[in-house]
Amino acid sequence: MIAIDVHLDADAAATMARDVRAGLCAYPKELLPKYFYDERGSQLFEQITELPEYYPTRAEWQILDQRSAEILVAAGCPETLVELGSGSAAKTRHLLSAMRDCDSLDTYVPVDISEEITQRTAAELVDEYPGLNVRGLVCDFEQHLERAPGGPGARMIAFLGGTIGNLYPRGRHAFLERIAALLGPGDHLLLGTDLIKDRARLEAAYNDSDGVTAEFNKNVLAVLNSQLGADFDLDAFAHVARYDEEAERMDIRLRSLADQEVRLDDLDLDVHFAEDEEMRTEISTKFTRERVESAYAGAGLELRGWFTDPAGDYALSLAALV
Ligand code: SAH
Ligand code: AVI
Repeated sequence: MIAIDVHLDADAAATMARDVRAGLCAYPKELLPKYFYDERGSQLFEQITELPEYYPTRAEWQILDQRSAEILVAAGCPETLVELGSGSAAKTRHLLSAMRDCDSLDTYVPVDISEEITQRTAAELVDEYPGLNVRGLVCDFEQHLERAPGGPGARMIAFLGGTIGNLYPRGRHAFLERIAALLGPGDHLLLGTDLIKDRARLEAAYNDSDGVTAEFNKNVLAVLNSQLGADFDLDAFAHVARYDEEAERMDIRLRSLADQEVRLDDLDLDVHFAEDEEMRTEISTKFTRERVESAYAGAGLELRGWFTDPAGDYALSLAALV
């Protein structure tokens, strides 16, 4: 059975218009990373996950491949898996299979802002897991997290891929608190976090030699062109990704290659970019175990399990209410 609710309504369009106006009128300019993910953006992210330089997906895959059964047992073999930012759910199959193997699998709840990929993934999963109920939600999880449908039995809320690293500290804290509020006794959070490592590897992961990350980054301009009647020239911007050692995060930007004006018809807005002006499009925070534990403590959660790949590049952690 598949039931997918879509909460991307007139409200979402108004929110986008407001966010983009605020971001383009701020100094320095900034766009929110959730706007990367139209259908093309989701496809480009899938390509990123296959790049030799982009290790996080492979590292998380390795952990889930080897330790999903152990993770599931530690989480009390939940019947319902809720996944935030589920995308193609490629790695999630390991968790679903482990739930099936411990005979607890009942319901999968994908929550994602990208409708196409959520519908496609749901259709694939009901084929792959006969009897699985998929009750999805297409929404901005920072706005509508509480609308995520429930399911029977104990729940595990998975937030994989390191997507929590794309939130600023204040948003991250608030989001973890809201996740904690959804957890009952016996429920667990499974969180993926990329770990701090040397600058060269971090910067290579976001500056791949095929230019896929650059295309992904510039896709946000294409989204504004199609959804807000803008006239961004994608060739007039360059992809920039640097590691900010102090903030312990990748800082991803677009640099204007010329002094230029951009028009956004739907916002009745003209925006000036100076040559070499940079606009942030995403941060990607890197963690240590201590930083994850302290984030949990601040949200009333405690660490119940810590799983890394053999190279120690990436961690999955299991948490529950204190
Ligand atoms: N979990 C997958 C995909 C990670 S990419 C993996 O580990 O490979 C980030 C995913 O989060 C995308 O599918 C994107 O559409 C979704 N996403 C990003 N911001 C979001 C938001 N604010 N609300 C809901 N989904 C969001
Ligand atoms: C989805 N998110 C965790 C990715 C990351 O690594 O921060 C998005 C990404 N941006 C550029 N490459 C990948």
